[in-house]
Amino acid sequence: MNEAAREVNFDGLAGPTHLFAGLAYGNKASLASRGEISNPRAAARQGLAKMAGLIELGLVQGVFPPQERPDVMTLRRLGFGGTDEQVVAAASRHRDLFVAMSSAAGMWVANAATVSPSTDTPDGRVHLTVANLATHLHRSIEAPHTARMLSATFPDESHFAHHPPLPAHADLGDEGAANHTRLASSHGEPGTSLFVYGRRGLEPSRSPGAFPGRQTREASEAVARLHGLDPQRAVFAQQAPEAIDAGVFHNDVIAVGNERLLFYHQAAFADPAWVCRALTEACPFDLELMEVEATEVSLAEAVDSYLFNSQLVSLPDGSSALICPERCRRVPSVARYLDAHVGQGPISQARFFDLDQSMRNGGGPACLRLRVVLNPDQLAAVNPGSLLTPGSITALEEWVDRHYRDELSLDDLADPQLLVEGRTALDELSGLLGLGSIYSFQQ
Ligand code: SUG
Repeated sequence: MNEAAREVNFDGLAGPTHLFAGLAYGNKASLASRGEISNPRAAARQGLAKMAGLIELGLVQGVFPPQERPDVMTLRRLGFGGTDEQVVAAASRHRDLFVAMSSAAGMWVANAATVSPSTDTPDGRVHLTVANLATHLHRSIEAPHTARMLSATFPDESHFAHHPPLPAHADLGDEGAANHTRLASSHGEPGTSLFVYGRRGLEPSRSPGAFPGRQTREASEAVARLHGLDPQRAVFAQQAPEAIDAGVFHNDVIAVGNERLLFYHQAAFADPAWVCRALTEACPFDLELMEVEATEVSLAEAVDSYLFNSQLVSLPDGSSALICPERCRRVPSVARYLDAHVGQGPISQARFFDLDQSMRNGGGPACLRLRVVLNPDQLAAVNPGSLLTPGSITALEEWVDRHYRDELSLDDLADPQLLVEGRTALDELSGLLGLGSIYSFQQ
């Protein structure tokens, strides 16, 4: 029992080359935005405004720095040589490959890793497994930076156990916390893990027809083993293939949980009745299952609004809040649902944030953050600069305004000045956050 443990949300910050590249097959928003002009400054500012909003609600808020893009190190592994500027110039002539190596996707850190708090692990440490993101090329290149970033943020190995990514093959596709929901009577109590997979890697299973099931059961099981989770308190559930085909590329697009509550759509799971039974058995506390029926909000409206990609958080007074994307107010059925239910049941209030730049790539509030439950000793062991205050958010806003462009097209990526601008910005940021030399260009 550890009453004082708290959940800390670490948000990924959009990078100076935030862009709309249409890279994520199966993610409808990403495909629809391909080639549009992006606004990196607005992307970072919108993310920071959400972080500030959560601090105002009394939560502890952390931040992860962006990945460097274009990814010069990976381009070198692909045979481009010379100076960094020459690498970029030569690679930019291979447009599709270059765009993939320039992806903005590292900001969605719900896909950075799976995390288990120390109440759930046998050695009393927080365990983190870096996601291999093996299904999509543009995301598979994130893992090396993610590993360095997590080690710099959680440096003390007596508190934090870092696991490298699983072998990078689609049959072991692992998309991190986006497919893992931890339920517990309170954050500081031992939890039950709900791992949701899109398909089995090695055995035939009912699979989506149109779009890839990114997370495999084998990957989820491996993460549970690595973290030493109690098998009685781990449930492995298949996502409904129809949901994946409707654009639910991660389970966090259709379900979100917090402490005793699981909030999910009727169409989320392949066998919803089994999931409810298995979870009820695996949760030795009063689990609350809040199912939204398709007659209230259709599957298409759930995907369009990103209702379930809201963050569900516990406030210091013990009540809970849903941190929603603005779009929830514009989809009539969702706005009606929220009006009818928020304040009437387990969700006490809803807050809305404009995250348009992230949403246009298929990333809502929940995609942007990695949840880490920490007891006071572990919190004290976090790199201090990674934990935000209103003052450090202002400093980050000023940093964004100094360094980020407000327009970026795919053609701009080849601009050699962009590489210099990005590196100057990220070098300054790693200093601001006190993270040391985490970028390859700083080595
Ligand atoms: O993997 N989008 C990301 C969005 C990730 C959202 N994360 C969670 N649901 N947890 C993805 O599909 C689009 C990039 C582009 O098209 O430029 C992208 O990769």
